[in-house]
Amino acid sequence: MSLKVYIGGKFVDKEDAKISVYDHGLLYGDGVFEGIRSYAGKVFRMKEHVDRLYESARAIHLVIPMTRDEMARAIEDTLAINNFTDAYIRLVVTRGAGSLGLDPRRTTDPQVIIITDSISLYPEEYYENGLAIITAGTIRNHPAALSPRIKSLNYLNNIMAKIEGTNAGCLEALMLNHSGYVAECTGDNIFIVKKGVIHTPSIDAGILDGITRQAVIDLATSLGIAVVERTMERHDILTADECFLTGTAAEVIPVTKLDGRPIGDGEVGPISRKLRSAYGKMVRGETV
Ligand code: PXG
Repeated sequence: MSLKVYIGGKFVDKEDAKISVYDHGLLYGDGVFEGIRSYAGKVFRMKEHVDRLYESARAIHLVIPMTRDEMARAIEDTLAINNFTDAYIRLVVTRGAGSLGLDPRRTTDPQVIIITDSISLYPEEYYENGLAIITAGTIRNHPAALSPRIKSLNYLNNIMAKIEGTNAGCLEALMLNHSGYVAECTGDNIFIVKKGVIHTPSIDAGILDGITRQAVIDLATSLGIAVVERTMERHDILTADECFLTGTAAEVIPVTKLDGRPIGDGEVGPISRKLRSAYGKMVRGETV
């Protein structure tokens, strides 16, 4: 049986789930999205993801034509109709079809799309040995140009950095901000461990306010590990004891090399390991 996609308020076979070539989501990247997971039939941090979607939409002056409760119900219904328990959920809201030209007032009918599918993860060996990453030459969008807090359909900034990473044989790339400070990776937030304390760039570095990032900050705090949100330099990563990334898809993944240089002793550190395990237990509903 074909996967069903929610589009235009209906469930449609994957092959028939289509939008207009005049949709400003396609023409201009004018729209917003979310990437969410469900574990054992429960959507992880549903409220946080739905709230972030509506905030992203608000920030680009896009009115989503359904309430947050209706959106949450549509997500649950899409999972149910596809018999998914552990899934990747992609919410997309486009500006809708209109005439050619940037003006959003030329559009009608924002399109709400919900795709549920199986999740593709980093291979297990990277959790065991850690990722090697590089620093991209592409800086993160200046917050006054397009705020990185908006999960918009225009992800070219991150894609450019991702290409630099893959060209260098790396699955992720570090992005600095317009002031040269550490921002985040192309689809993950970044943390370091130094002398038993966790450090991560503050939101005002110009980063996505990651939902996994906040969950890991809360988890570390509950485990008695101090977390500091601050301005960070690349120097801080190069001289860290440990480094790890957080994201919906990756969960918590260690980084053991930056720009060809080992971080700490080049092995996955104990705090990264502990948080990965505790996070895995939390999302899968076991006690930490
Ligand atoms: N930074 C950026 C730039 C991201 O895009 C994160 C950090 C981590 O945020 P969360 O809230 O997931 O902890 C992201 C997340 C996809 C996809 O399909 C992308 C993300 C998440 C899920 C799926 O490309 N990016």
